[in-house]
Amino acid sequence: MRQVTVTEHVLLHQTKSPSASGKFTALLYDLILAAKIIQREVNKAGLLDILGATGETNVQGEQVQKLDDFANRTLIHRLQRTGVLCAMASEENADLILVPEKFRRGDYILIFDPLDGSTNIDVNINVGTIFSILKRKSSSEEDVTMADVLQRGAEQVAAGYFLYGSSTMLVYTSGEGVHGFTLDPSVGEFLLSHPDIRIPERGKVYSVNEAYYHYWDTRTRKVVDYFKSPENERGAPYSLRYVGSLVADFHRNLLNGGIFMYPMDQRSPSRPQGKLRLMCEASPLAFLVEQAGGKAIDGSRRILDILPEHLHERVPLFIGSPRDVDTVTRIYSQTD
Ligand code: AHM
Ligand code: MG
Repeated sequence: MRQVTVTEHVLLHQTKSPSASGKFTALLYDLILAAKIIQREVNKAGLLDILGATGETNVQGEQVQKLDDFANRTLIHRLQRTGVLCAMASEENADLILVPEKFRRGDYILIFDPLDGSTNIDVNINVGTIFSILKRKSSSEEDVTMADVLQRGAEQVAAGYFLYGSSTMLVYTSGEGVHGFTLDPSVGEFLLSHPDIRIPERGKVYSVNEAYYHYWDTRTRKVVDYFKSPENERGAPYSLRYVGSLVADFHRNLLNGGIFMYPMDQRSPSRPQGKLRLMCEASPLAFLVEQAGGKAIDGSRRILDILPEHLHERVPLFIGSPRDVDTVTRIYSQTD
């Protein structure tokens, strides 16, 4: 059987897109290298002194896990040397990370969540790295500014994730469909395993942390009641699946159909917009899901249309099969 590597696949797609350049391939190469290093540590996490927390708190007010910190440092170290980035932004860093002057700088900006699903690290459950690639708008003669970074998700050049699961996968889009690659550890290459992924029109699964039911508003409760009802349009209750790693929950629903929800809740006045971050979690997954025929909204707005006001902005997220997301839109628009 002929096996297509990720580099081969990207090069093939680039010949179709005249605006594409070898820079994107270089960036992807270094991202893949960083992800291979991260997956190596994730795979032997139980054997090393790398489980548990570092004792520090990140910009989100959350405990930094050692593997989270390792993944973050690996990505920054590798990607600042790639020659095509001018800046990076990480879920773990409060400010923009400018590529130091000693390295060659380019026009691209990388935004990432280094290890999504941190609470699952210590218990050997799937985690992942989510990334989003933007192109700066200002001239490369000037220093990159926050205005260059705060772009709508619709302007992403590419986005994807690495899933460190029973096998390690890369799923990405550069606006020409969604393609999945599985790491063959014997040759160290990601090989095309899921070409042109399409999400089913409607799923059988809803994914939400239902323990927050009493913190939700009426609209969200109605949405979840709908998916549980035997009298919904499907004619049967959906199954509930919730790993607690967004990448893993998203990946399952992308392949099998379904909807993932992280609505706003009234737990904490400091985060009325739910938990997930617009730029490093919601937007890249929204780009992927739309490219696969799905939808992503915050309850009323398309995620990709939201202009971020700051780097670590949070947003409610409803993402998945188009008919399931349409149900949320309908219930939200009819309910006060
Ligand atoms: P993280 O990026 O710090 O790991 O936080 C995001 C994670 C998501 O992967 C997951 O969907 C969510 O937090 C789970 O949160 P909760 O425990 O509130 O359901
Ligand atoms: Mg995350």
